[in-house]
Amino acid sequence: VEKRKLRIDEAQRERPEALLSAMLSQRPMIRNFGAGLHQNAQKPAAIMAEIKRRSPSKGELNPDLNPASLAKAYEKGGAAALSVLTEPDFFGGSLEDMQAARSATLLPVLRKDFIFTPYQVLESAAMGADAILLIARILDPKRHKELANLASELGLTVLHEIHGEEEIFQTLDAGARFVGINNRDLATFETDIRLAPRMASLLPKGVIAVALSGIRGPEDIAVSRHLGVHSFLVGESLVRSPDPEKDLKA
Ligand code: IGP
Repeated sequence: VEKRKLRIDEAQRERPEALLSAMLSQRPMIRNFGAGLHQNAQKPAAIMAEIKRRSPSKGELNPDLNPASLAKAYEKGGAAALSVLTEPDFFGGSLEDMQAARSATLLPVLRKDFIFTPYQVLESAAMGADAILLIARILDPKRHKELANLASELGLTVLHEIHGEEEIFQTLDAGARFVGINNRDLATFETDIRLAPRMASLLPKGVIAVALSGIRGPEDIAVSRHLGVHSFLVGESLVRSPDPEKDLKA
């Protein structure tokens, strides 16, 4: 975490405020990220399809990954939104990947990164993100709320990530409407797809739960839907797939 903060401070120097505000003024028209997510058993599952080059637990996922063509395949497959890793050190991502994916489609895009600072929120908006991830576990409650407020001032949707029950209050207090429940324990990398439905049942009505991590195919989706979660974020299995469009339609 300290290392990340250092990198971010460096980045802060790279893009001065004046440049950032110039970029903000030329920002592309925002796309509605929340509209595609739902918790309706009658509708087809909503899938946020992720673009991720590698991960700390699995290493390189797809050496030939092309963000623009993968994004197009996701769109053709019926994905509700894109999620693009922009974190460079652990996930091999970049803001360029996010922009390439977004401009290849009409889908809204979530910037997936470790966001700690107001600068990063501004940068996300300036670079064309429609939504950002805020991870409860790595933010203190005050900072969490501050970043969420800034995001909504900028018209960005926030997907709040939680893993433990103790993170629910902080997240709702930050005004969450979309809560991503990470099935993967970031400390052990173990995944349990029953975690998201269990945690979702603790959220107030009207808050939309999204199951994150470890979803490998239609069976996992069926299990989760049976337990009451109808929106999903799928990364690894789509990134590795020879035919992600077909998988999304399955
Ligand atoms: C995707 P999977 O198992 O489908 O590849 O998981 C997603 O949940 C994962 O990329 C993720 C993540 C994060 C990555 C969830 N929360 C926070 C980076 C930071």
